[in-house]
Amino acid sequence: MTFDIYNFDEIEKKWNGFFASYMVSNDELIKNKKNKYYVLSMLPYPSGKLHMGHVRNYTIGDVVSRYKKMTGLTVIQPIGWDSFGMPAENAAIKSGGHPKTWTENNIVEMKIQLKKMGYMYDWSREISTCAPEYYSQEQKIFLDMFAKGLIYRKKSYVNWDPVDQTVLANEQVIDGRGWRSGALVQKKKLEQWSVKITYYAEQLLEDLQQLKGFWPDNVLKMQENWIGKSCGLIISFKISDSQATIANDIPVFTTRPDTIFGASFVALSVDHEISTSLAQSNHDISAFVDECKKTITTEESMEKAEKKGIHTGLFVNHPVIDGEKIPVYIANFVLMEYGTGAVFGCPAHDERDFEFAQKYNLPIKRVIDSDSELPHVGEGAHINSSYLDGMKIDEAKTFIIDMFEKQGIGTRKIMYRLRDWSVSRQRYWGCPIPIVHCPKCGCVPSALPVLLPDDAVLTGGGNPLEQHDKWKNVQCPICNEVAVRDTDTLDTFFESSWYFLRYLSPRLDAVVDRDIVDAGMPVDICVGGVEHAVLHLLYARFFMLALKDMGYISSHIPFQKLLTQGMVCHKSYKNSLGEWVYPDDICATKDGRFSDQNGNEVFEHSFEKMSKSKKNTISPEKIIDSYGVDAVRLFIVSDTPPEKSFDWNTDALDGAARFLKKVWKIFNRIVQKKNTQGGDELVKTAHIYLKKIKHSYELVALNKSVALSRELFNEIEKHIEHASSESLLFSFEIFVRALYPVCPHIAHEMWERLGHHEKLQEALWPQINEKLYANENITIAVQVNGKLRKTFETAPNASENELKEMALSLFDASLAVKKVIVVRNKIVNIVLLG
Ligand code: ANZ
Ligand code: ZN
Repeated sequence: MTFDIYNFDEIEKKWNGFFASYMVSNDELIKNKKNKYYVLSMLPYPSGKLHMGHVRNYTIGDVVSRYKKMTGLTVIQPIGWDSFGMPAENAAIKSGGHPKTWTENNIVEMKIQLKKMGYMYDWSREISTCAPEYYSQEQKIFLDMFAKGLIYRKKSYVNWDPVDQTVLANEQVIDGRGWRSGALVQKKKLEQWSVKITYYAEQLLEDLQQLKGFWPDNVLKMQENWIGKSCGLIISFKISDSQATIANDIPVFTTRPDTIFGASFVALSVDHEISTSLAQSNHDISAFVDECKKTITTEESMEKAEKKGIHTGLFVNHPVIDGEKIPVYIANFVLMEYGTGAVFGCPAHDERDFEFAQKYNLPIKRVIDSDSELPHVGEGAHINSSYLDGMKIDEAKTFIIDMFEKQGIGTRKIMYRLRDWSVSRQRYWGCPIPIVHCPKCGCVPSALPVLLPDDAVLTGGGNPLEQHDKWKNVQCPICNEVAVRDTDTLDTFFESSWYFLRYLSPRLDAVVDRDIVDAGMPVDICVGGVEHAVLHLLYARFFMLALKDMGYISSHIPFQKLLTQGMVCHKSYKNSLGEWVYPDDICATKDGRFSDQNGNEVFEHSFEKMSKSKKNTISPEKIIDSYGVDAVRLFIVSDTPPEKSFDWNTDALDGAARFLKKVWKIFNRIVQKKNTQGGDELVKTAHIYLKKIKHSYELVALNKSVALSRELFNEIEKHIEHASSESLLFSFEIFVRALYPVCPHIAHEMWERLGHHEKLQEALWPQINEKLYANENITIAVQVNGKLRKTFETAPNASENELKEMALSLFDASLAVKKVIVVRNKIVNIVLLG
């Protein structure tokens, strides 16, 4: 290897094998359990190629791991493959072959790429969720949940492709049509397995408190909204006597019982039993119900649709205004799955009810006082509400709830938005559901493992396992009669809900090993995309609760800290037809404009998240080949905090590569230097930086760690002529270690050439010599009447008078000062007159 030219290719090749051999045994883990640090980067789907999002995600995880190891912790950083799922099956349907082969080949490819990136993964813990040793343990979990009632059968809607005669995953529905057939997708109700995540709704909500400050606020907020706890009242509205043949009363759920005096209608869901029963005898009602069911299929479409209803002919008695009758409508905005499937409307104080009342000429009665126009949804005192008049909303709520409960017409009720999780998928490439359906015994747990047959036929039509007679037809494990296996497979989110536990004992012939889980869990930091803010991170929390209750583990928080990394964005281009265009397909025209290959004019579009559909991706492989892994790693953590999105910038990438070249050059000059005088200042500076860099690594402010490391490097460069070789070497070694977590290859190489026998990966973060930066500025707090108001920086050991002057200069000269109390090196307290 030549000495003075930075040959990243040779250096990176040299160290990769070493990095890939990183391993921490379970004995070590248990021995060091008080000092362990578990870094979890969300496992990739083996699509075949790393994309830039992976590179960012895994680089952040690796930098954290390497830094934490330097602080003396026993770090485990595993990786694996989320290897069941649609793309493999779709590839097999499109071009033949087997999903397994496709997946395994992709894993081989991607493993090479990950190793090339220099990640310090513990490959002895590698898992692949499509391997029987993984999914058979998952089947065990399924059966335990089933036995506990945490998994049950329920009718749910699926996307049905009438041409291919198959159920489609949401991502196979494109603009309402099947991805292969192009047929309009229908909604169909099927018996599905459902996971009772709602059983833990309250606990899942409560645990968010513990995560405050450790998980990003927006993720906590999203989870809170998703769980959606509402405290309210169920009120029974009595149907007017003459009409009581259908039902006696209509219970409604409300979170605003205080607005009861403004109630002017009751609305039922189209799926409400009263609606169904009226539809049987009334043609208009049945036409309305059918129309709504056709157009409104999701909660989202319900929110967007124009509010519509139809009067049922029924009236209910107003619960608090004697003699008043309220009409009952069937309306398209009432969900059957929430509350009681019925609401009362108070148009003056709810936007939706207001729109509805205007349309159907229903009374709009203001019951909350305010200056604003109706509908008014905010605070105010009650009016037109008899005994509630003058009360604020909360007060009035409590009053009404107590009163209704006493009178027996209302019940306090807590409601959650959270729905149970439907996990059956009518697909082949997934974990078989280990249940046998017996005509006599019902749903019977299967003997385990239930292996996925290798020889299913994948055509894109129908459900492959259902068509596999040999596999499907079995004897009932209880009565030995003819029975059939469940032919569905599990949602792949099921696999990703517990993989972080399996890493701890990946080959064990049991779900988990409790002692090892106790030692390794919780994950100390989980790094992944914000797209998992709700579902995955909620399911993982659910699994922990369930596994604890089923006796597998002792504590239930999966991820102590969560880092949701920002997107990698890149400029995108569109042509005059509105189509996305690859930058490589753009050419300059003679008149100074740009066009695509077909001559359509091309315009710059915004920066967008890199994605194939927007044709704005950059392949990591290409840039790694031309810049080297360390430069790419450095660039990717450099300018932007890990949580923030960043715009791709080739200049910055060039800058990172140039910086490493310069590092190499200065390194060579330093090792060849001979002078022995000077450089005390530099040594001191290096110590100050050491402290700051450590601090930013601790905060995972990786962009700051990099910026500070570069500043330190500049200091070293500045001193190169006039400092002793000893102090240069000393400072440079500090720099090497600061750089190491981000650029492990070049750092290792320099460290070795500096004569160290111990590998840098095993070295500890340097001790800070407090004496050396004793002259660094300190921060003085300035209090006014005992309250902290300002701070300022100054050299240590300033005199009382100096501190007093400096503190007072921060305020207006007219400040009425009675006296000033100074505690040197700490506080200046200003006491005011009067
Ligand atoms: C009367 C009322 C008056 C309401 C008012 C609001 C404002 P959250 O907070 O999300 O729980 N609601 C109840 N069940 C419903 C269903 N199945 N489909 C659609 N809407 C339903 O929302 C609770 C509020 O949503 C309830 O409070 C109810 O309308 C409506 F000035 O009752 B309210
Ligand atoms: Zn049976």
